[in-house]
Amino acid sequence: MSEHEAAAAIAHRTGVEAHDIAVVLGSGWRPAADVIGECETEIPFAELPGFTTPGAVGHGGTIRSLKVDGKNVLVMLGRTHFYEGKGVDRVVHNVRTAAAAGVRSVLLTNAAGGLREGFHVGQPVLISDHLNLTARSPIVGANFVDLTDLYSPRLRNIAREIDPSLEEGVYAGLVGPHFETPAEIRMLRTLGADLVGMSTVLEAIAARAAGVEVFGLSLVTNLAAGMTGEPLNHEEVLEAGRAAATRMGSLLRELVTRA
Ligand code: 6GU
Repeated sequence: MSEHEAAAAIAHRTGVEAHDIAVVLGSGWRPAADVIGECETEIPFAELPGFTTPGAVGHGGTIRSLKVDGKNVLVMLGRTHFYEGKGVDRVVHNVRTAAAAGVRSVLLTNAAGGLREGFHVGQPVLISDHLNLTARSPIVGANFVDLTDLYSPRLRNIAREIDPSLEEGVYAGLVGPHFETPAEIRMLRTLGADLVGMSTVLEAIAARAAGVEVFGLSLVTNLAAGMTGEPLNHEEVLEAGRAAATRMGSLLRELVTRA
């Protein structure tokens, strides 16, 4: 599963030799793509080596090439999740392809459950650090990689300049596809998590290992189990994404411009 083949296909299809920055859009973030910039070329995942069409509802499945303020931007709508059972290499193929396509930074977005008192649905939160609770590593067989400051302080500072109201939090990445039990949510809070989700952590590690600067942004789409007395559902997650898409899109556009 060569990311170099995928990158070559992207260069060929887009006519862009090297891209500068990649954005991975999580569940329900599709409407944000149009706000980031006007699509020049769109390629379905199915037409790119190593990419598979995501299974879950609302998870897109295309790569767009755009030009934003002179920068060549790859926007990936949809991602492969570890819970799909296709293995870690498929999950991180997106960021490895982006690295092979020349990007220096990757902006990872996701839908997350909020654990911290005071977080509300529809709130974007900068990822300051993560807990990889998947019991997997995308770089097994490779060398040790330092994860201090995995989530670029430089890009977080730029994001806070753009929107000073942005809070930061620690993202716990679990396998899923089930949501957590209330007891697990209490455990995660004890462990220092502010956000919980089913993506991002493996991609962030693979991106760092590939020498790419990482930025992470969660959209709180629901409060975690046991916090509201209501059950969780995937539709609610997608709806919160749709409602916040314009705000998220303009933040990402500005970040791409200044990154
Ligand atoms: Cl509450 N848990 C997990 N694992 N993923 C989520 C979520 C919760 N809310 C959105 N995505």
